[in-house]
Amino acid sequence: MSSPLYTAAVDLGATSGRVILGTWAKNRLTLNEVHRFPNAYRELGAHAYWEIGTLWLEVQTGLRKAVAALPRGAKLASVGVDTWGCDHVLLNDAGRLVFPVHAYRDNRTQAGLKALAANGADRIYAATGIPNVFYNSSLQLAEAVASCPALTDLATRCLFLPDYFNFLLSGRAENEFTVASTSQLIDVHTRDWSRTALEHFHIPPSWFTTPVLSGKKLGRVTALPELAGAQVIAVPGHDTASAYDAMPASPEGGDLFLSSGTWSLVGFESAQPLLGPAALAARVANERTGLGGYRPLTNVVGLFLLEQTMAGFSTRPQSPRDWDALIAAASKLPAPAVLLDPADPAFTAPKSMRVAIDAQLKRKKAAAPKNLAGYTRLICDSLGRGHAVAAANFEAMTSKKFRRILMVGGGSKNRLLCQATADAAGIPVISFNLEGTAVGNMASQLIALGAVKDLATFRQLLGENLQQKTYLPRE
Ligand code: LFR
Repeated sequence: MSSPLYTAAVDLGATSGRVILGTWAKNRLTLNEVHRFPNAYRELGAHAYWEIGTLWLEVQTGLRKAVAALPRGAKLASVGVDTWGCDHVLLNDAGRLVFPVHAYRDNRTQAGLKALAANGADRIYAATGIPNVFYNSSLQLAEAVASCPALTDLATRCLFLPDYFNFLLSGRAENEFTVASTSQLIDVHTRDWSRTALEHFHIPPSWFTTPVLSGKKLGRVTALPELAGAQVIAVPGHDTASAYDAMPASPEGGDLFLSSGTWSLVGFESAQPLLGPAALAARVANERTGLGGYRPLTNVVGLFLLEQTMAGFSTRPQSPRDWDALIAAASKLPAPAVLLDPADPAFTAPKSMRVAIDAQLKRKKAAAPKNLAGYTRLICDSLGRGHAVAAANFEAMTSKKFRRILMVGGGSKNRLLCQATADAAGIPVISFNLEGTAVGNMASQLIALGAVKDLATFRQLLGENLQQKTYLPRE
């Protein structure tokens, strides 16, 4: 019998990060979260930046803890990094940062967003399959170059955040394909950069190299002596792509995927992109899989609404018990007569989410909820409907009929949200008790290391051991 294999997943989210040690033994993956830390962007003057040095420090701390958690004599085989999409660094040839690392919620893209909406959004959609959204790297980079023209001389390389951490770990600078596909700069019909988009946004093509696919070995860890010998493997660097890889989907198809966290990403896997005016109107993003396929998805503003609303309440839950009590109280309330439109741009980065929600309700002539339970109910029901609308749009644009919604991520633990989604969509929601992103990240490592044949095999093995809960739609 072969001995256990140990891998580490670095999984960075916009509000928290974690490092997870995975043990693969007897065709089964067990996870040990060795390090978790909060993450937030900081405002300096009019702009918003990530604390990239702090993130790197936390990554190193987490990886050291992963090594310390290994059984005596065991070695870490590999590391993979995934993060949220779109954000990136600009480097010179020596690998030095030449521009501060902005956060995607920074308002610097607003003018470009409006300009593209007025002229060119359909052309860029036809070229890249990505709709015009404020966080796109295309808009961010266009603004950086326009406001600081010297950047085209200063910078020689653009790496997305997972690429940058791979670079810090291994010294190898590569663009990984899934995260590159969130940029609105990848050609929707190939696996390379879109000349049309790069020209449109005045972004130097020399900043990028042809993206590598998942499973590419980038070299050994050179940054931390404790990890000497461990490989750095390019996994789906976009967290949503990794989460989708972990979906124990039925091989016959018919499953809609929902990765529910700060954002709700509703989509499916496909051999072709979904393009055209209907797809653009439904804001379908043809993001890519680690191996080059498509995962058309709609981004419904997610639990960011609830996270931000809660921040304004002193009664917000502090423990799992408090959460249970809040969800129970919200479930007992009558269903709200008027739901929120989650796509309201006022929800992007409001000073107060509660004020932004109340303002939308006022426009709709509806009363604001009285307490946190009321907001929780309103938000979960509104997101449930948002998920159902996305599902119905996909069905209308394809010949698909979805039979189930598979749900992973933090929101899969929220029974009110799961039930609201099932009720609105009229099909069962299966929620999985799993750290989808870290599991998908490790799946790519295990395949690259030769421990698992392919993703289909991994999903089948994973599905055999998973805890799941089914929410049937109610009348
Ligand atoms: C989720 C996510 C989404 C992306 C958003 C911004 O963490 O990666 O997929 O749309 O963050 O990058």
